[in-house]
Amino acid sequence: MTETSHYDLTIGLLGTEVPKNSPVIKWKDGYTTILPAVFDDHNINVCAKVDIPIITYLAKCPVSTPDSLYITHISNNRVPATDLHDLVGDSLSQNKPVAIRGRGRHPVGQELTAEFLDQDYAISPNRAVWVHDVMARAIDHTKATRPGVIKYFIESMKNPKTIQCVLDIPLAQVSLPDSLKHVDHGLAYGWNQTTYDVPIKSNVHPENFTVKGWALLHHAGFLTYPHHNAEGSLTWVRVEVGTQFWVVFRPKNRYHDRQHIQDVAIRLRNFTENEAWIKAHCDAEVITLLPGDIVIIPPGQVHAVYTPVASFATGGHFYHYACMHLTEISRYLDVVVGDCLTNQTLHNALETLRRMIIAIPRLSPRIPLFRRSLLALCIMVTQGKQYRAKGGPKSAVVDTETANLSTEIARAISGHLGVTTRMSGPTLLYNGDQFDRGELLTEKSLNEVLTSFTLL
Ligand SMILES: O=C(O)CCC(=O)C(=O)O
Repeated sequence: MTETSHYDLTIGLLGTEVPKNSPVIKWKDGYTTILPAVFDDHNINVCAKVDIPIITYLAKCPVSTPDSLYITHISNNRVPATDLHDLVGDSLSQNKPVAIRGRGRHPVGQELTAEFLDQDYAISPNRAVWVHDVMARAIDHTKATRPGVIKYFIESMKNPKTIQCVLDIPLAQVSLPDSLKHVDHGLAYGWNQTTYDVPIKSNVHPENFTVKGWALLHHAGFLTYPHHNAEGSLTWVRVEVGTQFWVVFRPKNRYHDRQHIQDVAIRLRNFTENEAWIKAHCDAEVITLLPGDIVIIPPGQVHAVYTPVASFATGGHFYHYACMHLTEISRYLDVVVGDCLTNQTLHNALETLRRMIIAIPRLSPRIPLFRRSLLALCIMVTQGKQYRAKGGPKSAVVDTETANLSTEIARAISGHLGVTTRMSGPTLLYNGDQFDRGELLTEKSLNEVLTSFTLL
């Protein structure tokens, strides 16, 4: 393949996977891709009004390079696993996504077939899934999904008349790559290391675990609109086959202003109505993911994803101690605005967050805890019921066996962090740069208030 054809992602698609007359666009890093085209009965491209203007804007955004101040770029084979955890955690806690360049696990040009997904990922060709359909979304964006079956979805990749994707293929056996597996603090510490103090007794929502591994499957030309992910979780994604452009947004300034941060998320959700405002108030960078590349985004990160060729990716959600201030903002937004800002409805966070607090008295001294982030975790635990996402079930915030102990520990820590009857946790937290994790807390200072929780 020549250097030029490598950058031409339209090759082989026109007339086979997408209409022959699909428009094309050039991205800043030199890639040429198709723009989506799905024609209605009057031969009008239904993507012309919303999808194409958004993609046109995305394609003009700066490419994220290793010298970006806002995104950390890592070449996987250059950093030992022990350092990788620290490097990644440090970046994410400062609200900076991480892009890790890796090596694809499949031969170059691997075709996406039902057999391949079955053999390599145990996805049955007969599996039923919810399919996002571009034509359905153009008619009514609140009714974008319809039921489908994997083998027919794969077959229709070769139908130039449809553009579809499946955003929710639970694949619990998928996990973070070995070199990153401890970055999931909710699982590694919250769930694993609290069963002595609080044995699991109640019926915990299975989403606490099923969200840890999933897959995404796309036809060529699918755009996922700007959104942030539900429940304040972090998200990692690795492209296995194909290519994706992940575009991450941030406010240009006013990081102290929660209302402004909220406005940014709301306006981005409705790009076409707010294009001028978004250009004036937001910056964005494009991360191009090829097979083997991973992106990890912090909680609340607003992002859009364009998939220009048929693609398959794996990924998952997790929580991290140093990102709790970002988890808090993200969940707060889901309460005040509702989960129309997210692409998936999840209601499982509280139990994991409570267990993360319970793990703190016995936490490894290797895990850095930061003032604002820890305060945010305490608030989400002591005021758990107030973080029920708009439209979420009451069962998401019931008191279980973890409720009492987590509240006691959270109150002890909050007192240590300066919370009093007259100075509430939210008053302290809502002050200052909302993306700042706060200063590093010393183990010694925390030990003073936590020793009583370490008795056997
Ligand atoms: O791959 C896509 O189209 C969207 C995925 C996404 O936004 C996510 O996993 O958060």
